[in-house]
Amino acid sequence: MPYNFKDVEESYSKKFVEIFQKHMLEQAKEGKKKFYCLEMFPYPSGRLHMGHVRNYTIGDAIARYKRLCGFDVFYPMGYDSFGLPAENAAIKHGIHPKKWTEDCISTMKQQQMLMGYSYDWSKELATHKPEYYKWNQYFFIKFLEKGIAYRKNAPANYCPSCQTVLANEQVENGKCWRCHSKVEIRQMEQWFFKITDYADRLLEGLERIDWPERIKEMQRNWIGKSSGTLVKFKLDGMDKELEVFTTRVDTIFGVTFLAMAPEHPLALELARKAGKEKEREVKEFIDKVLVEERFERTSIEKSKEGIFLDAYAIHPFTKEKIPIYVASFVLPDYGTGIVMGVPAHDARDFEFAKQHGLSIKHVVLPKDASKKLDEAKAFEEFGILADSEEFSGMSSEQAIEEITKKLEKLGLGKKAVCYKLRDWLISRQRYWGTPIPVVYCQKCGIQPVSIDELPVILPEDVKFGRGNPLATNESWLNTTCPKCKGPARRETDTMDTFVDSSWYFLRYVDNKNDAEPFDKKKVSELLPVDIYIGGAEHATMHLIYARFFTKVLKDLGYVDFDEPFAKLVNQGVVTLGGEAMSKSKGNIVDPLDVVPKYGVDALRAFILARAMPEKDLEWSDEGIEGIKRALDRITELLEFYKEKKQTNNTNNEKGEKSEKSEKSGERDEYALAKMNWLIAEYIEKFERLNFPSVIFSLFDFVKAISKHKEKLSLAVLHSCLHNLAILLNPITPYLSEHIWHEIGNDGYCSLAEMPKPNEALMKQEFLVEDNYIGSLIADIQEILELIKKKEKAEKEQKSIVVVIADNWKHEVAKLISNCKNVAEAIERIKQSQYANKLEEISKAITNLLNIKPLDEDKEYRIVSRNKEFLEKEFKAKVILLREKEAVEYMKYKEKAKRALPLKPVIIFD
Ligand code: ANZ
Ligand code: ZN
Repeated sequence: MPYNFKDVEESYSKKFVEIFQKHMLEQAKEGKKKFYCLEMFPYPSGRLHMGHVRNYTIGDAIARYKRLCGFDVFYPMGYDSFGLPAENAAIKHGIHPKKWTEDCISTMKQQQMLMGYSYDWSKELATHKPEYYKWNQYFFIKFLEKGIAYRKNAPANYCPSCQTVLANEQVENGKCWRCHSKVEIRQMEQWFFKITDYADRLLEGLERIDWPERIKEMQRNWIGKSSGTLVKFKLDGMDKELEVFTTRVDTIFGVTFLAMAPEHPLALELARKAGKEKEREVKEFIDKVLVEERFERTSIEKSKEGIFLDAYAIHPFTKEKIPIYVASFVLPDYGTGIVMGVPAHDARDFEFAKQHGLSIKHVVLPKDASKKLDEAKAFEEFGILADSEEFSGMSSEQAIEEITKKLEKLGLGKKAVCYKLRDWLISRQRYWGTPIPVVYCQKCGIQPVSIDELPVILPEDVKFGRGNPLATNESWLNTTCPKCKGPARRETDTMDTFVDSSWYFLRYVDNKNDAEPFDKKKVSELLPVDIYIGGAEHATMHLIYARFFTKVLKDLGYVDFDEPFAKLVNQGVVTLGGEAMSKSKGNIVDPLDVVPKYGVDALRAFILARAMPEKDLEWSDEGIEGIKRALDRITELLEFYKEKKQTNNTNNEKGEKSEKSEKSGERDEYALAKMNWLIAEYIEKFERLNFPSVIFSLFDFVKAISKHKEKLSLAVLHSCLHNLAILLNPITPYLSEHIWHEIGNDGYCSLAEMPKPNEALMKQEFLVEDNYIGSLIADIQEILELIKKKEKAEKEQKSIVVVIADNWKHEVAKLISNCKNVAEAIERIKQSQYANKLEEISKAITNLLNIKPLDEDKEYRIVSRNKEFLEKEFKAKVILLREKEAVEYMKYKEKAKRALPLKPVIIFD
């Protein structure tokens, strides 16, 4: 009877929910080592897609494995349930975001339960619930007290289509990350978190965590630490200085202009001085540049745009007059917002100089003097200084040091470090998020809501459409000032949802606490998270914000560690036809279509077997069918065992004192050796998360055991199935529980203990045997192919004759086994008792050198043990002969002599 996965999956999925919840409670008492397994919680879109399934299947496999290995595993799940799509659904379909979100959560949760994930659902959380976001507000107020949260007027990326402000990270090449419409710049009062204060600690912490190097590098680039020099240029005719930030102060004698960001306050001031016309021109330019995006502004093509301000600065060394420009390529919020232009050594400056007719002064020459300078472009490398007063002749490296020193002495410069990282803009002019807990009082200004008034509940009665719905609920909007009790208005901005996901892994630990965000002691017992699994798309934003948040919480005394995720695994994407699955491409395989057809277990095993976690995974129907067949082979083995047991029982009942059932099987030792190798291999590979290899080993074991199942004793069959059930549990939990139950175990396999490999049973000879038979099968297949090709017509093979080499050949192989080369081997043979055999085997010496010799009898026994199996495999009779027997037959004689140790002659007869 075929295994009915549907019934099994249905019955156990409900039990799983129960047992893992209960298990967690019991575990806590036992003082086991804790393990925190975490997956990036999903945005509840309403349907699990393949990416989710891959993410959680990897996580669940690890959680189950660690549990079997005796860890007290903490494995929670929750929902990142604030965010735009819910609000868009409200606008489009008139469903309230709360209802939409909660419906989505409940369907997704059902699907996660069906997938057999072993979450402790009692730890569930959803960030849109007041009992969660209350603590976002609490932390906001704490951050405000410490100056980590602050408000400032800032140009913001504004998406006209989503009608919201976006963080820089949410702008991709000038477009909105969600809807891809062009982003505009607007000035407004906004809330920020001072992440820039943590730039160095965010860099340093990367050295202490086990994350993919690729992700660390992306974070380093994001933080963008740059060491250089600040140089002051006096303004000609004014008592003012302009400061520039440069990484190439060695090029200072090549400066032919200064350029200032249009947003720089001095830009308009200087323009005004130059007259009405200039002021108008510059104003226009500023308005134009403001709506352009960083990426665009700094690109080489755009770099030429700028306006001369009719003003000059004085070179700190040469005292020359240097013209000052406003230029779009200069960003207002990097360095000082002013750059020194060195056209000869910077490509952007070069383009700018050509456009504006500025001179180009070469002051750094190639180190290799024979190299000619290409006058048509900037020479950007380090080199040797020229025309640079006393610094001429120095290398760039040395000149940077020396020039900086001199500037310091003159009081005109100093070493400096700059970061690309900007403060985290957390304000969103959106409804479906955490209300920022401050009020505006006419008397007292900005006032935080008092802690015991929290949470500021998001009002449900609002109008959706355009702008910020929060501004449409007057009764919510009007409140009293916590300080003077006079009338005040609430802040209508809500928080970026990345705030929600910056600490949810802490809340899981203590998700019902209503007195504080979490208990510090409980959290320090479990964190840092031992393994965090999620997509690489979160390399910067979420993973930097969560690290930042944790560092702040440490500084404020809420936690005693500062890196939240000790190890990170980024699973690759799931592709179809080589492209990531996406709705727009229409290449989606829906897990909900796959499950009814192949079962949860097949889907899980396919996902794990198909690719290493961090690699992309190509979907394949044949692939999952192959996995399904391999799982069927396991249930066949189980059915075989059950029948055999049944027969034994009946025999026993009949009173036949069944010696047979007691007797150990002919192949028991082999099976036990295989089983213990499997366990050892499995553990070793699982630790490295090499799931494809783990699953290959499992299936390989099942094949090997099935081959000889008739010759195994009941006890050994039972033991194999028992361990198989445990080893399968992280991968195919339903089949695992089914086997566990069917072979007569109580309780749940999911809570069993990982077997330990028994070295004493891992006999080497069986490993030799497996390799031997494997290559014998391959050889036979190869010859069959050849025959087929030659004879064209299919010819029935009656028998396969296998001839085992004479023992003296084994002896020779042993004799020369440690020779370095053929010449040495020949020499050794010449001096031995086998000198007279040299001619006979001279052609085979290379072969002999490459094997681990056995002896004739052992080799004979290996084949004889596998005779039946080979006959089944090839549907032909197998005749096993020793070389000396075979040469007695005229028709085999010539061929038989060619038999070599471990390389028997194969004759089709
Ligand atoms: C003169 C110079 C000469 C520069 C040269 C480079 C090459 P990183 O490495 O990314 O930190 N820069 C400084 N502030 C800027 C701003 N606000 N907007 C645009 N560009 C700015 O880059 C540092 C270099 O970027 C600085 O060094 C400056 O140009 C430019 F042969 O100064 B350099
Ligand atoms: Zn007030």
